Amino acid sequence: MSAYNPAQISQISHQFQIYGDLQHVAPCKIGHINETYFATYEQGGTTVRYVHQKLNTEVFKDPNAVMNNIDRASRHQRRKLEAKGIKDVSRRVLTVIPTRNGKLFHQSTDGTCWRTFVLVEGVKSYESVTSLDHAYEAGKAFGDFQQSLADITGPRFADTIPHFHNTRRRFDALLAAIKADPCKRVSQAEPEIRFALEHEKMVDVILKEMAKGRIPERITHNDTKFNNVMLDETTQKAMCVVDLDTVMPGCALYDFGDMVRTTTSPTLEDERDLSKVEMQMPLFKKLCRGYLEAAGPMLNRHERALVAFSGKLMSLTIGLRFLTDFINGDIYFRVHRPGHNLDRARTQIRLVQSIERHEPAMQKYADSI
Ligand code: GN1
Ligand code: MG
Repeated sequence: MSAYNPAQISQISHQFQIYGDLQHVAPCKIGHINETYFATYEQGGTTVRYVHQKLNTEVFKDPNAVMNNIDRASRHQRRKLEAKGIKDVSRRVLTVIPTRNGKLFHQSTDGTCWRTFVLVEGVKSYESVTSLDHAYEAGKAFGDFQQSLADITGPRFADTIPHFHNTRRRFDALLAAIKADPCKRVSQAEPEIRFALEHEKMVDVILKEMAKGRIPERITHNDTKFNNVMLDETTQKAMCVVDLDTVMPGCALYDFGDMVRTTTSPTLEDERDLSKVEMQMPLFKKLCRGYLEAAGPMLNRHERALVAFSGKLMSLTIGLRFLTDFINGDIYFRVHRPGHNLDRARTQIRLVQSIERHEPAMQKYADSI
């Protein structure tokens, strides 16, 4: 994360439709890509809080497309919640605060792009699940999210990162990194590279189903990590999902698979004690139930048949990305220690191995719902 600059945040805050006085700013350490700040304002005698975020434009090259997708998706959800008479809508959906000249983001003179959201109060996110209910809530939250966008009309959403979950391309990017070996790190990752190469046959399975038209494109979240679910501090029920930068056309199974990756082992993404990393059936069952209760009715039989496989595929896909970034010299994911991306890749590989052992039981359970 680049150095936190309070004067810069103060200057940025004046660009948005916020009419309070900035009191305090705290950097948020969650997330590998963007920079996030929680800002407290005194506004009309009340304390209010907002999220200011610097968008990583190396990763999101078209901030307009990102913000239009986010705004469109969240407005659609807001309209539906309002129609249902829900009273706390701004805790259940993201609210974009426009700039003072009505734009969805502010481009600074130094070229950086900033956006602002209402900070949802009384919610908490977790880096790993701590209860069975957490897994259920995650499945339900992202299932509801997908379901709520299924009836959106109008033009196709923009691809904010083209080919984002295309595992074939991720695999080929790894091969290119191995070949170039720009930081002479390949020799440190031989077992992980061998594992990836041995699993090549997995990478085209969903792509082929989509190419044949058996699995449809849907509007999906594409970053369904457990820490993107905001849970009410008191009830521990999911209130909303955040991090909508990659909301775009995708595959429902990629979302579910990434939930399996991040909620079925109660460990951190970079856990170094691999003996702790294990896909746990009770967590999977809760996750699967939560997800299928919400999104199950819209899925077709081809999607449903690959529910367990998707967990294995997404763990592999993200593992390939961490491994590639390690070899390339940590240029994409923010790292906090040497070898961090390699540690992350190892936990993903461990999860793939664990899911391989449980896959028939996982699918059998999904088929029973
Ligand atoms: C990145 O920054 P964060 O944590 O929201 C990444 C996801 C990965 C995730 C792995 C745009 O998300 O795809 O699954 O790290 N986001 C992007 O933790 O690449
Ligand atoms: Mg993200």
